[in-house]
Amino acid sequence: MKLDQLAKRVAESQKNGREMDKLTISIPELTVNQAYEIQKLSINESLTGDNRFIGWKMGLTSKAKQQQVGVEEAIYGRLTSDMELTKPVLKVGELIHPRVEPEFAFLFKDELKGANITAKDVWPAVECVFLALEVIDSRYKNFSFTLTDVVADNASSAKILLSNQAYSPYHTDWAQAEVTLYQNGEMQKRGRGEAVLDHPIHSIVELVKMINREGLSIQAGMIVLVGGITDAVSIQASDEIMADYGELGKLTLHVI
Ligand code: 0L1
Ligand code: MG
Repeated sequence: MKLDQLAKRVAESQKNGREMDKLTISIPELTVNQAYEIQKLSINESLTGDNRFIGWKMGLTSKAKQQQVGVEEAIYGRLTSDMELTKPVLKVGELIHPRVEPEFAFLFKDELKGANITAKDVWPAVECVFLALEVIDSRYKNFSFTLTDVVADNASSAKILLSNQAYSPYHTDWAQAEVTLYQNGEMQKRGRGEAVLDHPIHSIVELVKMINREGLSIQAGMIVLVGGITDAVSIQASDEIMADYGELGKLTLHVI
């Protein structure tokens, strides 16, 4: 099995917004470690022109999502600058079957690494926190996959929108912060930060431990999407998605 060829297949599908069969259909023996290697190679394929590696995302951080996929651990993916929306507008034609979920994104001013870090090591390394909408888009048919497949497909990463306003990490209790997600004015989902591994800070700790196995770290200047606060909702052209974070503000995405 040639991991670089599989990575090329995944990278093509991500670039062209074309759906593909699950890798595990033809290679059922594919391991999660091999899937992370495919993830790394396929993202490296995409780093052409101005596209840069800008950080990490955590996925499957809520019990509900883990049960949906039948796993007991979170996964991580890689974020690149092409994924960041510079305006609150999403062109849905470039994607296959997109969904959106509200999150928080942490921006780091210091490197974080190691197998033994705890929450007390994370806070001083955080520069600020953004409100975020993550657009996920599995490249697999019917948004259906195994853990191994979704890891290889970069944890379904597609696009991210960050709030204009940044907050001090000490501004609020991020576990208690509430978000309500509206689609075309209709309330769809509501949740609190504690849906993310009981506290978003735990998501960062888990990420650092997981990437440490690959000898990697969160570097100064990187952002981390901590995980969905609610389930994701399917979106289509002409939708208006609004995430209301109460006193923290609102984040709106126009889908065209
Ligand atoms: O961001 C996420 O939690 C997505 C992880 C992958 C599973 C999915 O696509 O729903
Ligand atoms: Mg997410």
